[in-house]
Amino acid sequence: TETETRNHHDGKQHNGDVMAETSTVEDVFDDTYREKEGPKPPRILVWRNIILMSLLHFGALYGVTVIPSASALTLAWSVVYFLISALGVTAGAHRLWSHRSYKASPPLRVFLAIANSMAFQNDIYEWARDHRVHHKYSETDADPHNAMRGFFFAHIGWLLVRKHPDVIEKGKKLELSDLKADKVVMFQRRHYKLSVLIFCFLVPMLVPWYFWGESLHVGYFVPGLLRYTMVLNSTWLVNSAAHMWGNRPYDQTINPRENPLVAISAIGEGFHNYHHTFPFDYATSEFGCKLNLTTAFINLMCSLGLATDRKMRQGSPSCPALKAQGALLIIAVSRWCNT
Ligand code: ST9
Ligand code: ZN
Ligand code: ZN
Repeated sequence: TETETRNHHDGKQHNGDVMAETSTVEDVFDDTYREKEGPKPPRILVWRNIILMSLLHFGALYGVTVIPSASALTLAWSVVYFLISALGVTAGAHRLWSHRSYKASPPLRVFLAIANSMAFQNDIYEWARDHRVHHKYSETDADPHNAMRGFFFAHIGWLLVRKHPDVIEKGKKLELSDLKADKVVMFQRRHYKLSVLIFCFLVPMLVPWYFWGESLHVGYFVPGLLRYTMVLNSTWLVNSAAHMWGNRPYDQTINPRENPLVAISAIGEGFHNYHHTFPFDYATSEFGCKLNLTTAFINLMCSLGLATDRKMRQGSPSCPALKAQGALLIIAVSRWCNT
């Protein structure tokens, strides 16, 4: 089969990493697709989403005004919670489940699924399905957040209207058996609402209240709503800003661009011209760990034996210092636990 031929070209390295040339999942641009002729289908607003998203953003703005009354521990907790939820999207839904750019052991997959529920961006299955159609039909009617429809649509507008029928039509034809076979993905999907209630809203609010006496009010608005809204907007900037502003060193003919500012806020996901050209690369970047906390995290997981088979292009920079850094981190943590 095609996959076998592709794997044949991939050279497996002694350390379990894979020098890849192509993808093994359906995330490769399909240039045979043509948008349907004639008038576009009407735009149907989904008022429930418009109202909820407005409330969320007002809540987050109010959360900004609450920051001065939050304790230092609560602020640190908010940052940590931001980073873990972000990893649930970048290392989890994106690099592992949408692109299969490395392999993760069951404990790591459980951690990433929980982190993914903290980020409340639809369940992993739905996220990965939408993301594969995004790569395969990028900047067309079949792209869920088609950036040709402007910044607002690519950023948030696509979540406020019914999908273009071609997104659903093409999405239904995608090969998703790897996701259906993943018990962690299917478990998260079955219990998605409850997991979001717990991990996106209750845990961030209750931990500061229970452990260091923070008020529930601050817990709800700062690590809760404000942190959630910041993860959402950092993610959406990849679809909007990184499809509009930046250089295109790898493929001039596509819209996605290299945007270092987005890379910072999206913990490594802003090198989007590279990523759409080489979607199988686990670093989603040509620069290894630079501005890329997610790559550093996956490398750390590899050095702990929890991840393997990172796919990368021949000659892409590795992070040789990382094994040493991982070991130092473990020593530091164990010392700290002993004091
Ligand atoms: C959110 C997602 O925010 C963000 C994703 C961003 C992606 C970013 C990618 C960038 C790269 C990675 C960078 C990461 C950086 C992270 C940085 C972190 C710091 N194929 O959906 P429905 C079927 S979510 C096949 O209702 P409507 C579907 O199964 C935020 N089938 O469509 C169903 O069939 P059936 C929170 C598909 O009615 C039927 O179609 N969540 C596909 O048009 C209807 O599905 C929200 O706000 C497909 N692709 O409604 C909720 N799609 O009935 C958002 C659909 O048989 N969602 N189907 O089961 C909704 O409310 C709705 O989906 C809608 C569209 C209103 C938007
Ligand atoms: Zn991608
Ligand atoms: Zn994109």
